[in-house]
Amino acid sequence: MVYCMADIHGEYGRFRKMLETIGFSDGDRLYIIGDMIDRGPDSIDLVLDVMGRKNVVFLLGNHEEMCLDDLVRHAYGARERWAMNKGGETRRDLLY
Ligand SMILES: [Mn+2]
Repeated sequence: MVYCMADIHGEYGRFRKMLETIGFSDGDRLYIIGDMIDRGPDSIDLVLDVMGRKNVVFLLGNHEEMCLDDLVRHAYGARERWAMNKGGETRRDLLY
């Protein structure tokens, strides 16, 4: 089966519960079409989990773009823009 999710926003516990509910297995494939991070409590745990799965493909959403704008591209005003969009906790968890 092929599945699609979006806007999980750090809700790692609810993500795990959903995989359990649908009986997600190695024969399935999941596409996450953006916004894994920010707002919810466990963005980093979620990203690490997803990166370790061979049958999950994820695309960048605007929240991941804001993260990269700040931490990788060092774009002007990126930190403030990300913070305004509830990225502060993700930023702290990544850096400290
Ligand atoms: Mn979103």
